[in-house]
Amino acid sequence: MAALRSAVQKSVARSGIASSRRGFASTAPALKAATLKERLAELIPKELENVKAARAEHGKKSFGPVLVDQLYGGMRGLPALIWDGSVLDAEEGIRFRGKTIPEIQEALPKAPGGQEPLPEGLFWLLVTGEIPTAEQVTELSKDWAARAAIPDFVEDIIDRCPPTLHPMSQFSMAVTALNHNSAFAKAYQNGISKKEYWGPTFEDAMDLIAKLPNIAGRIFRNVYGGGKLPAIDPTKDYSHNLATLLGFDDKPGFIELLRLYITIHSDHEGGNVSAHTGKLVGSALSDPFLAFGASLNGLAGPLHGLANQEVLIWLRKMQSKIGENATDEAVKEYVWSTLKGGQVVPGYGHAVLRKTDPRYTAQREFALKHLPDDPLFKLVAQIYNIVPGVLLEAGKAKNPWPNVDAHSGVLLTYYGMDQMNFYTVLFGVSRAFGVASQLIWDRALGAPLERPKSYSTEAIKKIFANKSA
Ligand code: CMX
Repeated sequence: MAALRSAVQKSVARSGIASSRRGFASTAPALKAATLKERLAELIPKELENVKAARAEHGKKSFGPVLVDQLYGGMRGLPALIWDGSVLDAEEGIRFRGKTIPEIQEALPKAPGGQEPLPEGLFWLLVTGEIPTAEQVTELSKDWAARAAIPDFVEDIIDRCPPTLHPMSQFSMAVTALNHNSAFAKAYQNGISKKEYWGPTFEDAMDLIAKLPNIAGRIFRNVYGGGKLPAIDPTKDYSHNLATLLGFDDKPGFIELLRLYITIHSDHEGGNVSAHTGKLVGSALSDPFLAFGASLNGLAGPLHGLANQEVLIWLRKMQSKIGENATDEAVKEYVWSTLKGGQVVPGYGHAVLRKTDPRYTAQREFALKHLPDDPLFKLVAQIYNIVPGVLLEAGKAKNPWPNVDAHSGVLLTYYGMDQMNFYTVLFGVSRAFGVASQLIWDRALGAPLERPKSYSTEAIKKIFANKSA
């Protein structure tokens, strides 16, 4: 299977898909389009032609054999989905519409005085394949601020949750309940034509992203305290408002961190659990709130987004067991004890990546700039020098290197957010950007209902009984 994966990756690399800077057939900059929706309306007919041409030219070509092991092995490496916002290369990491993380850090508009990219710009890029102007990004900030209020009954749902209910469960419930006001669900009931699906999907996608700070802020304050939720400020960007609602806007570094955090956590191609779940559920024409609510339930798993919480819990346990400023030898022994206890080392390994996750590197660079002497950051750096060797020696993990979740909690803790159970909610806010942008395109391009074929083990045995390969 590894050979197949590598063959497919090489052929993808040769074709330039992973590193393509093209994204769309046409990426001519939007000169006049003031709003994202206007620009999208211009792009959709061209992209429909682009997809038609790709299917006409390549539709009947084989994308490599499928091994029975892939059916049993979580479909690793199986080419099975179209996802336009980003492509993940096993060695290089993620590219958003063809651009690496350092490239988007350079190219996307920043807040006045800020150095990190504004996630509004990343969303524009994911949706259109184009780098927006500062004005376009400001318009998007204002649009999201105007859409940010959540219905009273959703506030009630959150307020009625016991503080012991995990924040991700509260988050998923609240997002699912937003379906009450879905423009798509309403339009569908009113008999909207297929060709028009993307319009109300776009409105729902924008509402979804816009309302997440109010949901996240309310959950945070209900569970951990912090008083009444302040109002959204329409003159501030999305991350600034999120920081305000969480009660951390007195720390400029935290606001900058959120801008970087949301940008790098937004999208990681289509096959990961949260992205694929959103696409799958959306393929039944469930509206973006239902689809993304389902994504969140997948993100809440410890092998996926919950790993950012697990990393901090693991680090704290390590510190209480072997003390702070422990020697490399003591840390190594602790890592081995984790493995021998039949547990995974959280924040390490990946289903696709085979090198250090560039999202980890971006966060490490942020730490070097803003918190170089922080003891917990130093521990994370120390672990980086130890865990890969242990995982390699243990001999099971295909990728011994750290992923995005190995670093994020340390940065949040530095700014005072040590409520580890909340960390995955921030991942969820970010992941909405990727899932929502793909949902818009899926409806614009008429993506069909997903329905892959499954087999029983009995059927596999019969089918392959007399076949040697
Ligand atoms: N610690 C211990 N064992 C690990 C490991 C780790 N960090 N990473 C992989 N392994 C083990 C697997 O559990 C598997 O063991 P079994 O054969 O006993 O089942 C074996 O190595 C082979 O796994 P793999 O093919 O290398 O990895 P998978 O594609 O199956 O899983 C992932 C990928 C991320 C779930 C896994 O590396 C892991 O559990 N990591 C720790 C949890 C984590 O950090 N998740 C976050 C990923 C990023 C994200 O989605 O947010």
